[in-house]
Amino acid sequence: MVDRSPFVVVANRLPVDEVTTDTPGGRDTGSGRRWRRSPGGLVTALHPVLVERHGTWIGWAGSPGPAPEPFELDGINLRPVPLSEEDLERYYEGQSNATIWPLYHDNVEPPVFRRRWREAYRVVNRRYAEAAAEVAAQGATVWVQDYQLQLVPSMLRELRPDLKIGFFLHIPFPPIELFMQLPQRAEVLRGLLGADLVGFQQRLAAQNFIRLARHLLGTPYHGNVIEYEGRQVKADAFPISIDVGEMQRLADNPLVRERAIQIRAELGDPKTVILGVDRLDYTKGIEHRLKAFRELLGAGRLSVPEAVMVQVATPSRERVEHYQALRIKVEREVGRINGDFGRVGVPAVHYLHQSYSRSELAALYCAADVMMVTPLRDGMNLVAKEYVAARLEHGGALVLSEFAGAAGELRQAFLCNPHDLDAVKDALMRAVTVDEHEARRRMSVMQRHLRRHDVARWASDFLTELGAIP
Ligand code: ADQ
Repeated sequence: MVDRSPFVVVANRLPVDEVTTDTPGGRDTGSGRRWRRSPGGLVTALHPVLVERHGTWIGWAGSPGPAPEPFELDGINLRPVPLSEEDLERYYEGQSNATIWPLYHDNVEPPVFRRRWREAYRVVNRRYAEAAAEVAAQGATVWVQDYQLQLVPSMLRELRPDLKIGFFLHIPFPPIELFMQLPQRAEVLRGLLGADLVGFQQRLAAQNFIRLARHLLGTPYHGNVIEYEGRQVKADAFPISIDVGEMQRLADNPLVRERAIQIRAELGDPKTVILGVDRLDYTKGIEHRLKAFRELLGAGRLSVPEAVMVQVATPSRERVEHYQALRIKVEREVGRINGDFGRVGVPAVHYLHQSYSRSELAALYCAADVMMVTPLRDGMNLVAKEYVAARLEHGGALVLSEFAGAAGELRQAFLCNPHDLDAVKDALMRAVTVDEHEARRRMSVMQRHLRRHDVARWASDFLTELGAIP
């Protein structure tokens, strides 16, 4: 049994991966199973806070079926929550990723609504809330993460009114007209209003939330504070960031630099390497980006082998139908471009449907002259920030969608509307042809911003604001 903690993080997933017998490393936690901390900005930012405050992280351990016993790893208490195959299908793939995810991303794919998914979402959210109620010490701070767990704040408040509850949404929060389509709308809204502080990536999202509460429940508000059931709920923006130091150290590592040179050589030492790195998700605008590249090649504004594109598309949510359809469309487009513009041994697009280590990603960032981040809608987009952090020499150009949260901060990127193909093409051409002095100037302004706003600051800003709430 884990001791009661004064600080608890609740997220869909625990920040650990089970290490199988054929993978080296990991630590045996006493049960015969071995675990290793998974890479990721959230755990990096929260690790020191969790260790200092004797904290507990609640989440799913990654395999369906009964949950492993609570264990400790690198100074963090981990409390696994069980998810069955059916929970995964209904709560995770269904309600979270086929209903809420597309709806909150401007309906770029039509959301699917199923009653049994909603019920599973409710049941699983209650399970997480009960786990949090069990491990939180009297008056503890509990920080709930993301769209899979929007009902947890109110459920937890009911069980434990003594707690201070924060919630952070990593994805966009839609405008009223879209949110109103959600069959569970009032329940989700009330779920979030169970928190003392609701954090969003952008100010606009916080405003959408405040207006929605007024529209749906008639809650009065002043500034960014909502009056709800005799309590005050604050809604504010906390743009998430990355571990800037980690990315800069990687980019400065001689092995990574060597690898970047090798990657360029393997690509045939082209004049311009254009890179895309995304989860294979329909919100990321991968198809639009490929089409823009194809039209530029077709019009002779770019040509192979002077320019090549590398598109890394990390496998993601492969059992959800939208994602299977997207994979087919992207692979068809890559095939078409290579068929029309490639030569033997010189493809126009190098398409990689694989996961990479942090150092290989850093090497790719170092190797790329132009980074294309063109989501149709994105809460923040960490890839854009990672690219900027990796460009130690201050060169390189970032093409960035206005619909990524990151566009609110990285103003020196080549911004574009990803729905407007001509605008994407123009932004890409401006990035390809920018002179070196101008590219360095833009990159160094963005780097300075990131150095002052890394993920540790994001976590401390949120927790300080939550702590200041009486
Ligand atoms: P995501 O939609 O997953 O995150 P993003 O912010 O770009 O999107 O983060 C992706 C992360 O995965 C990056 O750190 C990137 O380096 C890594 N990654 C991508 N491809 C990889 C590969 N092939 N191998 C290994 N790692 C890879 C959600 C929201 C975002 C928000 C984040 C954080 O959708 O808008 O920025 O949460 O809040």
